[in-house]
Amino acid sequence: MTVRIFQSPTSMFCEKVRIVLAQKKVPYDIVDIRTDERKSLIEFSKQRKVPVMDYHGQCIIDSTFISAFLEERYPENSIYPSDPSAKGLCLLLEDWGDEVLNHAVHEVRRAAQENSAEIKKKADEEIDAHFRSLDLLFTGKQSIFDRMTIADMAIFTQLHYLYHRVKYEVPQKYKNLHAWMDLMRRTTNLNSLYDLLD
Ligand SMILES: N[C@@H](CCC(=O)N[C@@H](CS)C(=O)NCC(=O)O)C(=O)O
Repeated sequence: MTVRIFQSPTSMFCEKVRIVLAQKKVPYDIVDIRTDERKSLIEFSKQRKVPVMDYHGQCIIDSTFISAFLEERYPENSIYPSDPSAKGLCLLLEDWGDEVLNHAVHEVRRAAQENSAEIKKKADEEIDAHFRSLDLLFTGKQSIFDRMTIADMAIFTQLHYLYHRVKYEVPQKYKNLHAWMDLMRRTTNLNSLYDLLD
């Protein structure tokens, strides 16, 4: 029995899990939820959200839990820093990417669909504050910790979604953030993976 990932190619959380799987070189099959309108997903996991991993019959829901599970089974090419305190911070940043940055990204997407200058301005201000913090964070850095971790992956997949799905570019003035995004794209070879799955 193989590992299966129930997923949607456009979901940032699924993208995050695909990066972890690639980093750990775990072979897997994809179950694309679009093909049966989530029927097999709901049957297997008893809920609607992706990603879900079928690990030899074991059901794991949520990109954070899937990533932690994979780390335990495949400790090589670790997705966390080795120092315990840095690992704590890394987990907090993973959650920040998944929750706080994700919220700002959705607001930008929603604003792009509405015809209101006020909603757009609010969304722009919210995301811009995060760009500013991230640009500072990546000053002189190629990754948040001493190597690419799940914190980089969680933050990157949100911004990658913003770029691809909402056609929203990080402003050029955030040079450190741009340099890090470029490096992440090259490291994950994401464009080709994305094209393959889309
Ligand atoms: N915290 C979850 C978030 C998962 C999530 O929100 N998935 C979205 C796709 S991006 C979904 O399946 N939404 C469908 C729904 O809510 O019915 C994770 O990290 O996996």
